[in-house]
Amino acid sequence: MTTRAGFVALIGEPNAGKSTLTNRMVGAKVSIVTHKVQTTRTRIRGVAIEGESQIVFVDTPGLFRPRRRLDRAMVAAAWGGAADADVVVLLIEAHRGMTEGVQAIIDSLKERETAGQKVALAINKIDRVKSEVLLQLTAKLSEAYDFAEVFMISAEKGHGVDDLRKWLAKELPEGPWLYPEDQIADLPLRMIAAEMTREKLTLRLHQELPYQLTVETEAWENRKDGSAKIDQIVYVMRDGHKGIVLGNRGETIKAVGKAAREDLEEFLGHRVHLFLQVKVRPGWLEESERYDEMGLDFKDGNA
Ligand SMILES: Nc1nc2c(ncn2[C@@H]2O[C@H](COP(=O)(O)OP(=O)(O)OP(=O)(O)O)[C@@H](O)[C@H]2O)c(=O)[nH]1
Ligand SMILES: [Mg+2]
Repeated sequence: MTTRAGFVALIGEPNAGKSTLTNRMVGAKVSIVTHKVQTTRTRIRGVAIEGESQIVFVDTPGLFRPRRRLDRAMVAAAWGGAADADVVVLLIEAHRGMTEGVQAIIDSLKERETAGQKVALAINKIDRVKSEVLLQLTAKLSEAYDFAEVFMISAEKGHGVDDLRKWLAKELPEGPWLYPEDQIADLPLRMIAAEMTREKLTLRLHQELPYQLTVETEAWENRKDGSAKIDQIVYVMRDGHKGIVLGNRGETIKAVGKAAREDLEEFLGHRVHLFLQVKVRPGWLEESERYDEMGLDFKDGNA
């Protein structure tokens, strides 16, 4: 029996649906998803099995024109994920088509071309457009880049996802599996837990606030009764932000904690006691320790 294994990097503009696709492929929520751009901040590895192949999906932060140190580190992490992968899948949104951002990614792909690395195109969110649009879009994109294969998918509804997974499975190199067969993610649990809380904060908070906070798991205690006590800190940049995150009489942070705890319990399969604390830390975006916690390289954020 010949086994195959390797890495498939999912790249694309923010909001393209990379994390949604990762979760669908894995069959569990390993990467957080919101309707807002720039949700994913680091590379998240999720493992899927198709026949004799173990496919390690590398979900990456969206590619955009970075401004802040954090943005630069995110974009560097995304391109780093692409460079290390056996196969790259560029995800684009069917209803937005060939945007300037997609064009910029294609230009970079051409510059970075790695010998032997295949790049496939996945036109996502096909549930949002009519089929005529897809034909035109496929033609336009195929002209712009020589994709190894083009897939039309809906990561959310599941259309076309099986075909993509089957194709990827046979493109990976022969070799032993990289993870035990029951492992679905390669990411410390503390980080998954922090991400779940950041997802709920991002869903509830408006404008720039989600981009100006970070969440870290401070302590994790597995108790004898099978539950876990998890302490997390939400770092914000200003006093005013702290007030908003807490909400009127602590309502916001309470709701966030409850929603995050529910997701975590589902993921871990046991009870969780989650305690959130909000701290003001004006300079966190310039602290290397924060980047270590996020799984990002601080140096990558240099201009
Ligand atoms: N209609 C529709 N919506 C989708 C589909 N796939 C993803 N979405 C939605 O698109 C939004 C963004 O999805 P994500 O998976 O977070 O996108 P992402 O590419 O990981 O975004 P970043 O992490 O910000 O780069 C969410 O609201 C998803 O529910 C799809 O196939 N159809
Ligand atoms: Mg994402």
